[in-house]
Amino acid sequence: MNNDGFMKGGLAAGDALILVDVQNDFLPGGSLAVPNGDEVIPVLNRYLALFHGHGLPIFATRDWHPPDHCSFLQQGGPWPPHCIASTPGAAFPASLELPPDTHIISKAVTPEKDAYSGFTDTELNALLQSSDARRLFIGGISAEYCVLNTVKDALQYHYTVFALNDAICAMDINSNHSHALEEMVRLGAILICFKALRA
Ligand code: VGL
Ligand code: ZN
Repeated sequence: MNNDGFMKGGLAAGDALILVDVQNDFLPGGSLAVPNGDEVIPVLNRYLALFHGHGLPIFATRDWHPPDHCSFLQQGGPWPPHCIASTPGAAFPASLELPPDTHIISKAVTPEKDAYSGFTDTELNALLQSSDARRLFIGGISAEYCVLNTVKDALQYHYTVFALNDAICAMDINSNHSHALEEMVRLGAILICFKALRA
């Protein structure tokens, strides 16, 4: 999809950037590695610099699971252990240039409940509201799970949602991330690329 010229007005007050689960365990070498997950990092760094340069709020969600989390295989869940709170796998990669005032949103922090969306049982919506955010620019990992569900909730909360077409990575390499992105668009999200934001 070509979004050239879509955002002629550029960024404005009320815009916010949300990075979803850009954490070591979801990157190559991690315990739940997403193929090519690392490719979103340089692109996200450009978005981070742009939003930070405009003084716009930035949020970074993170999976922050206890060691006995219900989503882990040994508890009967679907996933290998990943993003255990305070371990290197749960950390943001050193190459991700998060400004110091980034709002960190930890999710799925109790053993009994999983949360794919950054809005589930977190302060994300309240913080967005206190920043007067209306348009959310959402990227990260993974397209099918945490990005999709964060986008869904954002739309349900009536934010305008831009999904970062060049900075979202899918678990299923065969889907070429199109399936989850198509679903986001069907739900009302708008796909955007970095170059369109700068146009
Ligand atoms: C995620 C699977 C399990 C994600 C988190 O961030 O998309 N996927 N936990
Ligand atoms: Zn998880």
